[in-house]
Amino acid sequence: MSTPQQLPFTQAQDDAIYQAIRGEEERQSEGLELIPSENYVSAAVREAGGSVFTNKYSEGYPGKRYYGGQQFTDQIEQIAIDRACELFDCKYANVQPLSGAPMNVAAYFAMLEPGDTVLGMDLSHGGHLTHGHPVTHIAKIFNFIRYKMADPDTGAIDYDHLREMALEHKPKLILAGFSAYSRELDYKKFVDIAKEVGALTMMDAAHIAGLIAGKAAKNPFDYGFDIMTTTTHKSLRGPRGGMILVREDEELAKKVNKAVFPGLQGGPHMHLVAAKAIAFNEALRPEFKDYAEQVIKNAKAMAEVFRSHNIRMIGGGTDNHLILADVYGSLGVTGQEAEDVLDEVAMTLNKNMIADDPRKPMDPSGIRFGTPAITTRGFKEEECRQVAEWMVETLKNKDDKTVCERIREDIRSLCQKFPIPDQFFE
Ligand code: DSN
Repeated sequence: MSTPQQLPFTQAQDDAIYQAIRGEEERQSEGLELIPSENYVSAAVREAGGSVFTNKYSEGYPGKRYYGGQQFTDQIEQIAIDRACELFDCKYANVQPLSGAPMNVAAYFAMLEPGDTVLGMDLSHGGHLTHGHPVTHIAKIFNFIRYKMADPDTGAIDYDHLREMALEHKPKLILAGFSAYSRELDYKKFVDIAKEVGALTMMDAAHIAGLIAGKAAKNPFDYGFDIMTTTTHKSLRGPRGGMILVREDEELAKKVNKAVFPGLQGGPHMHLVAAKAIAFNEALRPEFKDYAEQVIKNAKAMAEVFRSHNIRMIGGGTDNHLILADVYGSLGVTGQEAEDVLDEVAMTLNKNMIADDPRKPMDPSGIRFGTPAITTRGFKEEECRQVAEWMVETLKNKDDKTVCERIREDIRSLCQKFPIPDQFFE
C-alpha cells in the first residue's frame, strides 16, 4: 500500500478519527476502486493538501487580495493558473472553485442572466445534476432544456435534433459534458450549432479532464469551445476541487473571476490550490500521456469482457474511462444489489440510472464503473480483463458465499501485487 500517513498528533488526541483514517487506508489498499470519478493522488498532493495553507484567508486573486500576508498564496495560485493554462491550451484559468457543483454554478452566472435558456444533456442519458436537473436550485434560476442520446445502444447523439432544439429555444448556452456517458462527443457540431443561434459553448469535462490533459481524448478548445469546467480529483488525479478554464475571451475570464469571488464563494482553499498546482505539474509530464492512454485501453478491455458475456452496455462500449452496464436487463440483478455484492468482494462502484430506466434512482438498472484508479495502481489490460471477469462471476453467483469469498481473496492478492503508489514518476 502507499506509505501510511504520519498521524502522531491525531493518534494522540482523537482515537475515533485516527482509527477511521487507518481503516480507510486499509480499505483503499485492499480493495479495487472502480468508481470512475475517483482516483489515488500522489503523496506530494496529499502533503500540500495537509499543509499550513489551510490556515490562510485569501479572498481575491494574485496581486489583489482583501487580506495581508499573501506573498506565498500569490505564488502558488499563479503557478496553478499557469500550469492549468499550459495543460489545457487556454489563456485563462480560475483555480478557486471548491468543487464541481459550485464551479458549474459560477460558470453559469458568468455567462447568463436569470431566465436565460441552457441546452444541456439529460441526466438520465449521461448528463449531470448541475446541468439543470429540476431538483437543483439553479433549475429555478435558469431555463434548462435537455437533449438525449438518439440511440442508447450506440451512444449516438442526434445532432440534427439538438440543432432543431437550439433553433426553437434559442439558448444562450449550449452545454456539453457528462458524468455517465462513454462515447467521444463531436465538439465541432456543438460549436457550429451554437454559432448559428448565437450561444456560448461550455464543456463540463470533469470526468475526462485527465484524458484531455494526457492528449488521449480530444480537447474541446481545439474546436472553439468558449469555456471548460472540470473537477481536479477524477481522471486528472489531483486533490478535491474544481476549476474554470476560458479559451481566449478576456472579458469572459473577468466575468468568471467575479462569479467565483465575490459572486459565489468566500475564501479559497489555498491548501488545495497548492495541491492542484502539484497535480497539474504531474499531468504535464510525458508519463501522464501513457497513463491517460492506458486508462482508455483498460476500459476497452473491460468492455470486451462484458460484451463477451452479452451484458448490455449503454453506448455499446466505451471510448473513455467508464462503462455503464445494464445489469438488471442483462442479468436480472438490480443496480443496488450489484453495488452491494461487489462491495462485499471489495470492488467498489456505483449503481446508476440507465437511459430511459424503468427503475428508480435508488435501485436503478445499471452500474457505472471505470479505470482511472486501477490504472494508477498499475493495472494493464490483462488485470482489467480479470477484474471484469470477477465482476461478472460475482454478479452471476451473488448468493454463493464460496464463490464470493474466493473472489475476495483473489482481489486481496492482486491488490498486494499492485500497491497504491506514492509517486507516479522517478
Ligand atoms: N459525483 C461525481 C461522479 O461520480 O460522477 C460527479 O458529480
